Amino acid sequence: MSGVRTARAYELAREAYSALGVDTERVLARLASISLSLNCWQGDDVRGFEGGGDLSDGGLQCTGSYPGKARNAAELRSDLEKAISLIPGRHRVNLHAIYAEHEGGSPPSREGLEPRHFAGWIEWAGERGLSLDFNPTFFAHPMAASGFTLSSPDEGVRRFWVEHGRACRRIGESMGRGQGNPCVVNIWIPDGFKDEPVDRKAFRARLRASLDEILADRYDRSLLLDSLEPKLFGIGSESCVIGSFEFYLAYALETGSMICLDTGHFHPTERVSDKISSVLEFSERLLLHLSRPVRWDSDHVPVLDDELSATARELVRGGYLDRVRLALDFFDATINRVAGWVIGARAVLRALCIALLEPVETLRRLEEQGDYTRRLAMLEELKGMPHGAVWGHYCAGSGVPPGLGWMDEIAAYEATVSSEREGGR
Ligand code: RNT
Ligand code: ZN
Repeated sequence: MSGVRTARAYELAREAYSALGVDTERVLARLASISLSLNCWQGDDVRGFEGGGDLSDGGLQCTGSYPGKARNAAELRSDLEKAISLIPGRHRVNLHAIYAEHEGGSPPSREGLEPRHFAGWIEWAGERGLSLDFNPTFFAHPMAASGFTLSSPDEGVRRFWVEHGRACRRIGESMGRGQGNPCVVNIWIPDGFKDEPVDRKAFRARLRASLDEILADRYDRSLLLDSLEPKLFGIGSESCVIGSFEFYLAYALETGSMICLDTGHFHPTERVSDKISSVLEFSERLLLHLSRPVRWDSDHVPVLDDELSATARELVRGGYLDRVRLALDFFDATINRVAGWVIGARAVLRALCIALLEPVETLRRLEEQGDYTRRLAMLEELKGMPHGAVWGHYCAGSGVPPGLGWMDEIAAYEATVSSEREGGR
């Protein structure tokens, strides 16, 4: 759409929303204050820079062989910059420990990681006004080959991973200090059983002890926010996951940490959108991993589907936006990886834009009055409101293409940059 038409469409939309009592200018200001944490691992299929390690050790699977994936930190950062330039707003970058940089030779040992191994990332982020989040990597490593890390019965293995967790929190704290806002450090471990275990209790007790050791180092919450991510099952942990939802919810509440709800980590008919208001009744904060499960935890790129829309509405209706950290979590190598970030991030932001445009007070009043008929009728009519014009205006005002024009930039980047990479086209 041309600039003039985008502006005219917005004027009409502004009037239409105003008639419902919704101030679109306020909506756009609120939308601009929301940051997503972009998952660096979409850029290289969760490979990292260690040059080894089998992803399937952790029950994760990245399928596809789209050409041109980033092979090193410079390429990954360049790809992230391209994606960020096509996403409206100010966002964050989420790193994993396997993205530590090293000059040739062997990679730094995971339990010996230090902030200096991320100096390149920290400098890059600082120059661009980006903040960082961080994740210890408890997979793709010989010490995780047994399928167990923090709950391992092998004391040597368990200790190794405890030290890795501690090292990663030191790194997270240092990132938080440098950027002046808390770095979220999220712990996800693959530990679990393919078949029914006999002694679940022992494994969970060891996980608890390991987490206690990792969290014993005290850091200011203004610098570091701890988060724990449960899962229903993974490949190879179909019968029992040690770090289950109940385990981490209880542990997070006991220790004042956050729980991370990954939208792919529940039964297919369970809805994370329905869990938000329950968790936040008892927890100060929540981390969301926005993904799209297709039949299972398949890590597809989020799209504007019913569940993403419902999640965005819950965040807005409950007034939770300041208490929830939003992170993307997917890895799809069947499509252009940079476009994957843009599609996923734009879908989440568009869902939030639509949710912010809702006349929540009117709907709430109808519900309080027991007028469920008018509530349903209004919710349906709202779907036809011109939110696309508001979104387009927001994109244009943020200096990013409002419509599919952003794909032309991806195509140009692919032709001039990523196709030059080995295996490119
Ligand atoms: C795995 C978890 C976890 C990972 C990333 C790479 O099932 O979702 O968040 O996807 O840490
Ligand atoms: Zn996740």
